[in-house]
Amino acid sequence: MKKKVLTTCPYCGSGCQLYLNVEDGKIVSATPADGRTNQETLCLKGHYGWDYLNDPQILTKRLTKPQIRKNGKLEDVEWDEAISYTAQRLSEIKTKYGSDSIIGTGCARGSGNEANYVMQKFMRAVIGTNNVDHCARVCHAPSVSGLAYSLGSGAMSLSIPEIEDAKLLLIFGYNPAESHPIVARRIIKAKQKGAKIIVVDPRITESARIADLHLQIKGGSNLALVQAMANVIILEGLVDHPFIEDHTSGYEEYKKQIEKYPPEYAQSICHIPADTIRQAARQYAKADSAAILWGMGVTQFGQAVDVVKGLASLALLTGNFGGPSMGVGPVRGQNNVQGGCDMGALPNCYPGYQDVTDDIIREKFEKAWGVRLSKKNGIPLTQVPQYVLHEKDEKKKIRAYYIFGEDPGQSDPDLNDMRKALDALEFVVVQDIYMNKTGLKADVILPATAWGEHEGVCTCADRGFQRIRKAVEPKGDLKPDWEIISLVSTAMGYPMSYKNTKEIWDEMRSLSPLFFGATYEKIEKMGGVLWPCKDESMADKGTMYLHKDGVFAHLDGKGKFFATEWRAPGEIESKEYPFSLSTVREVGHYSVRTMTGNCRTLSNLEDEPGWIQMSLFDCEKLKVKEGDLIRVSSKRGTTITRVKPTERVKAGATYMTYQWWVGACNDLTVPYLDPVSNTPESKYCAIKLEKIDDQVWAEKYIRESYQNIRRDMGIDIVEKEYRL
Ligand SMILES: Nc1nc2c(c(=O)[nH]1)N[C@H]1C(S)=C(S)[C@@H](COP(=O)(O)OP(=O)(O)OC[C@H]3O[C@@H](n4cnc5c(=O)[nH]c(N)nc54)[C@H](O)[C@@H]3O)O[C@H]1N2
Ligand SMILES: Nc1nc2c(c(=O)[nH]1)N[C@H]1C(S)=C(S)[C@@H](COP(=O)(O)OP(=O)(O)OC[C@H]3O[C@@H](n4cnc5c(=O)[nH]c(N)nc54)[C@H](O)[C@@H]3O)O[C@H]1N2
Ligand code: SF4
Ligand SMILES: [Mo]
Repeated sequence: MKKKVLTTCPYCGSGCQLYLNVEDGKIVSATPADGRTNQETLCLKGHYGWDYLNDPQILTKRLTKPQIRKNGKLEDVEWDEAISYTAQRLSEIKTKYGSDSIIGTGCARGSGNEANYVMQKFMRAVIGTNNVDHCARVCHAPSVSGLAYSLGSGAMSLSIPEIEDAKLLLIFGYNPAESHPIVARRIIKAKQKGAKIIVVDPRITESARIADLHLQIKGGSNLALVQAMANVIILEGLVDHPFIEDHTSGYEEYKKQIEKYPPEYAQSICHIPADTIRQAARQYAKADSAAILWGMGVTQFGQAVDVVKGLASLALLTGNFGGPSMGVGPVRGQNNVQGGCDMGALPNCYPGYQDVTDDIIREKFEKAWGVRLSKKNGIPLTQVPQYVLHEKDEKKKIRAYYIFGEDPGQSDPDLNDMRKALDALEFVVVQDIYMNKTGLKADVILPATAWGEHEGVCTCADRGFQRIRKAVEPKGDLKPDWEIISLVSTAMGYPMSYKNTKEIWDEMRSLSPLFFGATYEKIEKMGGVLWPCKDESMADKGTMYLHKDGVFAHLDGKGKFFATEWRAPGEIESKEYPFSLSTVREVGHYSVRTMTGNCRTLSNLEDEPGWIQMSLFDCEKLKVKEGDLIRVSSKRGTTITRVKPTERVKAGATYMTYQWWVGACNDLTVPYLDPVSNTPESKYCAIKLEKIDDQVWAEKYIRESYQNIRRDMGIDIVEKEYRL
């Protein structure tokens, strides 16, 4: 039996459509479909990233049965026992310490929007708290809150296809060739159509190589550059005065602050010549339609929200809103992180960005869900270690963590502290498709079906709702995420009896005006719908670009200017830790790697312990060469990785990809947070590098570490040949 199943790729936010080709119940290949964003193309993860469904057990193992920790060991149990035990423990903790002693996450990956809707409803209506958050916190949360301030809406203003018709692209702290290869393709198309490209990145990325202007900025200096560009635009009279007058507020105050940032001053902070800053500012301001695309090089800093507001201000200053192929593009990372936010897996809003502190909105949800809801914003997940380990007030402590489709034991900063927090919690639930580092600390494991094994809707980076579909039967005693959460809810005395994802979607739509018009039928028929889509009739086809005619989502319809003082990163180079470390991405592997690390083609391309990118100058100074194992340490931890000498980085600055479990860079990173968004500064900390003289020992150490991890994950390493 052969079939072709149309679905959406489960990796990055590009939202590529593909066919899973199934023969006799097994996927044999993936082929590109003619999707809105991908136009019959896929990157290597789209082509080869489905193999994890075959459970080849390279890095870790598929979960196949619920488990409960008994006498210190995780043991297989039946679903009834796992659900009733989870419900009983959560109920006990809620009664003893109160609703706010429990926190839960949403999942930005394969589970889909419906499961996120059910999870936030469970946390709010059943647990009674707004303590629900997800990986957007460690990712684009500064874009969401910065743009909500500036424009009234936190999403990409333009859609992915529009990128290729922009006349100028300002690519800021974003490396699409590795993170969103199919978005990178649009950038190349824009270049071919004559667009100018300006890249701001401390590394010579692939985009930098095709750029008209590359500003190889000193890490951690973004705000100084953004404000110096504004300074030039204002001083040289390149501003769009009519737009400012009709569509913005706060210009006079902004102008005063910007006066303190002449390019000569920024030069000393950013290490970019003042004249190059002038050139970049002029090109940006003079372009007919300019779009700013940004990523983690903006958001993973202690001063991220200010930079987001600064970038939005540049676009306001030059009137780059109101039409297609312009505006702001925080290109959301995960396949469904836009969806996690849309569904309200955030501590301050219900689905559809509706404020939990607004009485009228809260009453609407109270009526629909038949419960009283908390009036107070919840805790962001990056504060879990703080609320578990360091909170003095016993009444405020977090006691239980329901972790749904995230791996904070690998992806959060300062893992030593995170591991201590996971150990100190009274109750940890892990609901995942794979065993992972967090799972090792769980009291209960709830195994879910994966992408490819269930139905749903995801939202890609440009607000596009698209279907994910079931192609194969799950192997193991698994349930879809939404069903698992519904069962726990029912066992806690709040029955949830959804029959399918459509029923959940329809409930969600009925409560979310922004999404009300995006029915399953419409998504199916059109292939995808970009929100806002408010009307159910086929006449409302959704929205390609936001802020049409310069009308912003604030009550007064105006965009708000913002400028402030630049701050240096929280931890900078010192005598003992003389190098900076930034953590970035690997093209063939994805986030914590439970999925790509278990795809044979992808792990053949690259495997543990990963690399540290260093300048040729630093390699020479430390007398290390390509492939050598090297010790990397920060104030918080130490790890071993391989040396990758490269001309693409400057002396003194180093870069590790964050996908690796042996060479785990989050053992080193700093938990310093942006004060507004609570996003960690994953892009900057201070390290030292030590050459390892005994390379034979080091190779053996890496092999054994990998083997130990695989053993911990439950792989029978006697049977499974060791791969390095
Ligand atoms: N292959 C692959 N693709 C992925 C992922 C993956 O793990 N693997 N993850 C997905 C996720 S979750 C996300 S959020 C996206 C992220 O996608 P990107 O935002 O592209 O991710 P990064 O590589 O972390 O960082 C982007 C760039 O920021 C630069 N940078 C570092 N410091 C600074 C600075 O001070 N200023 C400036 N201007 N730039 C700086 C880095 O050199 C890097 O090139 O990718 C998604 N796509
Ligand atoms: N140092 C450093 N750290 C970083 C970053 C960085 O740049 N540098 N980037 C940060 C960013 S931007 C992000 S978004 C995070 C990502 O970090 P995470 O969200 O922790 O990582 P993921 O690999 O996306 O997936 C998390 C888990 O979801 C599981 N999963 C996948 N599909 C499903 C499903 O359908 N159901 C269930 N229940 N589980 C599923 C996977 O097996 C995995 O265990 O990492 C952050 N950490
Ligand atoms: S660009 Fe992203 S969505 Fe497209 S195939 Fe690659 S990983 Fe999948
Ligand atoms: Mo992300």
